Amino acid sequence: MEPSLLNQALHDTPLAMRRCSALVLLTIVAVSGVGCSGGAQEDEGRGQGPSADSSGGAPAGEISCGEDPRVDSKPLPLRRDGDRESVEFELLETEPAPPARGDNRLRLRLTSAGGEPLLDAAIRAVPTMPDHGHGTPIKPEVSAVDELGTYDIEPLNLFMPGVWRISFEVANESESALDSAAFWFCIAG
Ligand SMILES: [Cu+2]
Repeated sequence: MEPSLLNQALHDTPLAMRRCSALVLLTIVAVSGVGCSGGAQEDEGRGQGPSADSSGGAPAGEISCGEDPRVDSKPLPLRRDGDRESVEFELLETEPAPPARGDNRLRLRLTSAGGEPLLDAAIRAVPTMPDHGHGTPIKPEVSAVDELGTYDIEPLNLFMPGVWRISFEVANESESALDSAAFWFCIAG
């Protein structure tokens, strides 16, 4: 009658004691890692994600748009034909360099298709953040610098980190449109 005695013994074992035994067994498995190598590998995989992000990306809270393909990242001066190819736009310098959050000044040289400096041009500069659908409340002023078709545009109030497009529309003295072009900047946060 031994089997029945064993059954009787198990039946008499307090429930709490049986649960305790199960917990001890689970704890041993968890601590030793026995039987959960899959879980360990999974943990390792998860660990690689955040570490890869922190080594390759910008610190938390900073805008990183320098890799955006729209952004003009080549060194100045930067030449660009207008959309109608009737004016060449040359971005000579920016202040500060590179453009930064806040007020910026851009120096632009305009050349006609015939290679002549474009003098007395009427230039309209429009800074916008295309991804956000807004511009700036401050209207930039344009002033001629020399007789080589060079103009200063300021202030370009790039008040927010991210991608900015500075569009230039150029008209002649009698205000008939000649050409337009845009330069793109990444403003760090
Ligand atoms: Cu914005």
